[in-house]
Amino acid sequence: MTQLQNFLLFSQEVLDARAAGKAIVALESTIISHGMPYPQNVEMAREVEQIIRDGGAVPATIAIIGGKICVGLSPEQLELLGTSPDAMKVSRRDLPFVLSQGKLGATTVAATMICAELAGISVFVTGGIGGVHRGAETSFDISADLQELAQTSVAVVCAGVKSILDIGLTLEYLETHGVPVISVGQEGFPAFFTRESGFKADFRLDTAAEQAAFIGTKWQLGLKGGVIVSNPVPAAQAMPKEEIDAITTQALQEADAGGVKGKQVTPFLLSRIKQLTDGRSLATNIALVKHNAQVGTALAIAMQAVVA
Ligand code: PSU
Ligand code: MN
Repeated sequence: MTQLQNFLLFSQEVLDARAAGKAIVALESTIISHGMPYPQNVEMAREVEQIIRDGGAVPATIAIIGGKICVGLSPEQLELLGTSPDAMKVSRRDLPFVLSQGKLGATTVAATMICAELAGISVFVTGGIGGVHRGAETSFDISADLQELAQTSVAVVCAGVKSILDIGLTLEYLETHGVPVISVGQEGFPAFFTRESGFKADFRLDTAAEQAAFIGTKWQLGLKGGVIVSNPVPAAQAMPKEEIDAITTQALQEADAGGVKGKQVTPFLLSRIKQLTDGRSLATNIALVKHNAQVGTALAIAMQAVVA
């Protein structure tokens, strides 16, 4: 515990929220540094934080700055992450390097879950999680996000998994590791840019109270690990399926032909899809994160009644 405190640095807003017993919602920072271009990335980060405040909770965007795990960022720190080309994409493996070297690090879903759990935050809102990549049977490219969901007890509100990934294999992997996949407002598991992936979620729970009761029960049973709360993009902002499928196929071929590997794969595909849709995928991406922030805020507030 003492050692932990050496690494965690809470913002005043988050400290005040803890003291007042307010609900806190964690947010990741790779989505800012590697997931969207400037200035939309920083605008999105600020607006999502405000949605959480307006909903009655407190946002805690997480990043690694100056050898500390910062929980809650200032507007200047959000700007720094959104504008620094040297901000490292930090997953579980990278945390000790970035912290010990005092480098600037943007946390992925996996690393944000670790930091949120350390900070005592049980709900985390993002856009999409990583998963099993297409062709993983030869590349072994499976996001560390999935393994984190298997072991770290944080609920992750997202819009599902992108079709740049193998959605079916991702769901199989999650089942093997005991990670429940909840869907909100529909039976189907959403595919990020579109509302339907063709796969069903495990459990449909439409209200925050039901979601919180489910998550609380899992953890009270001693079943460690995350829960995915998948919330489809609002219909008005969803992308046409045929268009996104064709563009995804093209982006995947380009990644393959260009020899894009490892942690560069996801950022490459995201930015290429944005270019190929003339920025429309970015608008969809921003809309779905905001929608997730509403669901996550309600969930964080409902969790207060459930977990002592
Ligand atoms: N999917 C998105 N936007 C993102 C990411 C995924 O739609 O910004 C980021 C998240 O931070 C996620 C990470 O945790 O990419 C997964 O990267 P990888 O596939 O290299 O594990
Ligand atoms: Mn990968």
